[in-house]
Amino acid sequence: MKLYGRNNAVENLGWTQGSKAATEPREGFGVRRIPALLFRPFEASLACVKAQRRNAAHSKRFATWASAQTPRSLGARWTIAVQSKRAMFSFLHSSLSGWLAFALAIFSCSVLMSQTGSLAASAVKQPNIVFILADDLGYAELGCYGQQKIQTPNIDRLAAEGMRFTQCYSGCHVCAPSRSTLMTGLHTGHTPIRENGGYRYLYDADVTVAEVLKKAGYATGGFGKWGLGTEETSGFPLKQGFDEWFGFYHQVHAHFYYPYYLWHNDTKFFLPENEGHKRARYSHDEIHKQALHFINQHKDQPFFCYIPYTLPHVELVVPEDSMKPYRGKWEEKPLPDPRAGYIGAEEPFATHAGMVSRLDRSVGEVMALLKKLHLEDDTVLVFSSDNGPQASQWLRVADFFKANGPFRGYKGEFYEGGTRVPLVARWPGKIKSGTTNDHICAFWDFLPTFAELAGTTVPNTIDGLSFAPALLGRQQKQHDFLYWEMAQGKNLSQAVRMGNWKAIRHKPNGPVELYNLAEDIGEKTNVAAKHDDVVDKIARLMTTEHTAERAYPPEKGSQKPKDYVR
Ligand SMILES: [Ca+2]
Ligand SMILES: [Ca+2]
Repeated sequence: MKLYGRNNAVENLGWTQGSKAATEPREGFGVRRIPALLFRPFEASLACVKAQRRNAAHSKRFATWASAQTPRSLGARWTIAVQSKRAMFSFLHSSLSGWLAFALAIFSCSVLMSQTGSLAASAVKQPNIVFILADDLGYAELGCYGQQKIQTPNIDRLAAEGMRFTQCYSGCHVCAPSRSTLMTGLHTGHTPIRENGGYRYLYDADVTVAEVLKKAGYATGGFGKWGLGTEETSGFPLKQGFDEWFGFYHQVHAHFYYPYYLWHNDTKFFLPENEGHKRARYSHDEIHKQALHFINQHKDQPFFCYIPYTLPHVELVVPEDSMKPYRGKWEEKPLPDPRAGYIGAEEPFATHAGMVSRLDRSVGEVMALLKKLHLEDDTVLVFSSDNGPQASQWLRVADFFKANGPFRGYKGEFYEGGTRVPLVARWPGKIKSGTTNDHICAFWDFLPTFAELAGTTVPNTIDGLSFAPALLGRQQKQHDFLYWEMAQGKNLSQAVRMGNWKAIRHKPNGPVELYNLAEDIGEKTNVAAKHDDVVDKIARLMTTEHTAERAYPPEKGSQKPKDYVR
């Protein structure tokens, strides 16, 4: 019998906190604790008294948990649990002999154990969820996905200790829409934000992953790039289920690694050391530090820590310690950033490799902290990327590292290279280690997946399909299809994955390109002419899955580099 130190009725009734478990939050009245208490009846009794005092602090968590239980079973268990405690306290007030006290302590503990055992078995065990999202990291930029040049030992270890998915798709081929699908569980035909730009925002009525988990009792924190509404809008993350946010709200703000400020909730967090265009405090490091702090702060309650780092999105710049291992390794040619106010690179390959390795190092530090806090077994740790590798003027960097692996296309395209992303998930003892899974999933699946792992329900209008069964080695339902769209002005482009078919239409009513991924992973041969029936079916989906995009008022003011760097 394993009793979890929190999130079950044991802690909700306050019992674990009064014992040594206060410093060993995972242990509670677990098996290893019982023998010591049997021989120390007074200590056992005292522990129960102390625990009683802590009940008030836990009543809120209990209420959340209780709302998920059936009234009948809950009532019966509550009554028994209260009775067992009352028995313990009446004992303390009596003047019974030491041996009688000893016997009663054993009795009480055994009653308690039987109660907590049944409660633990039936209560929802809510794991922490840590979701690390890279920005513009290609499918094949990690060692565990075939990368040869860049070192990513920590994420590789994460994959070795967990499950690696081979067919995960981002929400879109660029940042904001991808994150909108992730937050809402809706694909881009339905999700509110379908373009980049930074001024589009979620409405109150939009339901986010953070809102779902917060309602289920989670502490919720976000660290990095939001992109779904600034502090002046209803899309502000603190109005969308997050208790805390540190980093960037506007997409353009997130382009800079040495800004003169970041946001901490609704307050500017100034980085005066970066003033005068100095490269003193790297935004990623500040964000990472705050994410670790959040995990530390919330170690004793279920938490959702969403870490959308901006690495390795351009600008191409990284501190020297990450450059060092790659410096001089390859023949380099400077790659200036063509955008005014942005930093370019003298050694673009070493810089990009250093950025990916720094990202990996940060993942390693999150893993180390979870281990140090004894949270590994109670935490689902997920790593993914929001879209494929950056191309355009950075194309030669992506190609040098073969960042999109065997796929065609880059960020900004619906070919596989633009949307197929790494996905690694670890939950020791629950997700089988060292496994690979070919389940076809997409970013709008995260909301229902996390909800299922947290034991809560989801809005019934989502497009997402929980892949918790795939994670836990159970029978997994499949999507009938995946759908994407992107409206750049009036030029709506669309894509569908249906079984092994992949279809792309670059403009409304334009021809549908069709590829058979089972035979043509590189999407080289358009076979639309040979499969009218498939093309017809997909064209119908492209009509039914698309809904009108929300009209947002144009952006106020400028969003120029000078707003963020000076
Ligand atoms: Ca991105
Ligand atoms: Ca909302």
